[in-house]
Amino acid sequence: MSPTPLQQAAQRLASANRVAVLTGAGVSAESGVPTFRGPGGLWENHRPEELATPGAFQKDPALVWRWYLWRRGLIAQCQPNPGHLALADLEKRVGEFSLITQNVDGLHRLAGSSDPLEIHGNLWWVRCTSCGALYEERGPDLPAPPPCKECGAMLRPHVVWFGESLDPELLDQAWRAAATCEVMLVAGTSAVVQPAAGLASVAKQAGAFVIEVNLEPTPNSAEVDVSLMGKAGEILPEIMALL
Ligand code: BV8
Ligand code: ZN
Repeated sequence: MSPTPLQQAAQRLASANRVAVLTGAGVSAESGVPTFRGPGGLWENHRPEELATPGAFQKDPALVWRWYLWRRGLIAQCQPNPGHLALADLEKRVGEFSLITQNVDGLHRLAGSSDPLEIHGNLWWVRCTSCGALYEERGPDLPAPPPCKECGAMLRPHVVWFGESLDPELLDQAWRAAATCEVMLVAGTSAVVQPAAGLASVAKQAGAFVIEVNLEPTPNSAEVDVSLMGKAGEILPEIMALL
């Protein structure tokens, strides 16, 4: 009897020495973090694409900071879910492992992933718009916008906004991981944001076996080798149980 798609995915991961994982907001959904484009993704009638831009910040830094303070307050209550934990477990089982995440919530690190490539940044880190100071700031009661602790100028969240370039070093690491892996696992992303979504094609074109885990089909679904529809918090542990 031929293996089920889930068994195929597990077999490929079990025999791979080099694995790259790409995650999106869907992996954090079961922790209670709202996704960008799903239900509940809106905030005070604004769309994330309208707020997560340099223009929005330029125009109304206090509004953009209120959005981030709201998200920080919500995410501070969230715990990693079984999907995050399964990926931290997978890392221990693979020779060369890279976790590339679009998520800025920090939950992969909290789950035990040792070095997630946070290609869209991390909302627990802040950057000074004047002196360039960059530091972790978990303070719960920050003013909107908060002042730099070094020079007092306005801080911004250390995240990549739409229209901003990704950190070239991180993007190069992510690109190399996608181009050299034997298996790529893409989980919880609508695959509409570039250049992150394109990493699945980079892996496919380099000959990797690509597995997708998502609630719904995405622009990547036609190209991947196995598409597992369902919750990451359920499917990822099921794969790990078969390894
Ligand atoms: C850039 C940080 C160069 C901020 C974010 C082609 C090439 C280059 C750029 C572009 C291009 N085409 C268009 C662009 C511009 C733009 C872009 O991609 N726009 C899109 C909207 C068309 N890209 C950029 O601007 C990037 N910059 O390339 O620099 C440049 C410079 C100038 C001009 C042009 C190019 C920067 C993009 C980074 C933006 N920052 N976040 C913040 O978070 O506040 S992106 C944001 O979207 C988050 O990081 C998020 O992770 C990311 C992607 O969304 P997803 O993670 O996929 O989340 P989403 O809600 O969409 O989907 C969730 C999925 O999970 C769904 O499919 C759902 O079904 C599924 N799901 C839900 N629950 C579960 C689940 N699956 C499994 N289990 C569940 N339980
Ligand atoms: Zn400063």
